[in-house]
Amino acid sequence: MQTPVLVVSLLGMLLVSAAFILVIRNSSVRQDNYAGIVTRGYSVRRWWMIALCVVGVTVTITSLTPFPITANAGTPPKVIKAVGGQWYWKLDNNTAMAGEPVQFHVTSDDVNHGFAIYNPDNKIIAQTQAMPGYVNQLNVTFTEPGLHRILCLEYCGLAHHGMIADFTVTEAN
Ligand SMILES: [Cu+2]
Repeated sequence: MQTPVLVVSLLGMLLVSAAFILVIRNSSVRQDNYAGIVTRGYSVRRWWMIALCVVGVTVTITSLTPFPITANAGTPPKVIKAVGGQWYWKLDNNTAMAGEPVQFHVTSDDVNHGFAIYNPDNKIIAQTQAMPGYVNQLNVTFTEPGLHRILCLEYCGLAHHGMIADFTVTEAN
């Protein structure tokens, strides 16, 4: 593998050098009409800049969406403490009701883990980091009842794949 890489690198360097030599040999200094070229260049650059700004601002404004986390007006959320570790999840409660606001307080016993909640269709509906020494709050209001699962999204060692916890969401009253 070393030799082909070396050959390809040398060929690439030769190609670049050849391009440099070609440009230098063909660059006779032409002062004629230089001012006109400069003026036209600045004009093109100015309109290009204006066009880019218009496009940038338009794309930014049209793609703005409201911040997704809504404040819990009224009933305070149900707090569930979740702790990740090599290689387990500890939850002080593993049930919630659909429609009920839940706030997970997520931390870690050892290294960083990724706390991800999967719905019954195995799609991620919420995730945050589980970090030692920090408590991250994750607001979730489950919409569908059924067996959810919590998996680790941050590779954390040999049995990382085994960090799975069940979480049951019951029907709304
Ligand atoms: Cu992990």
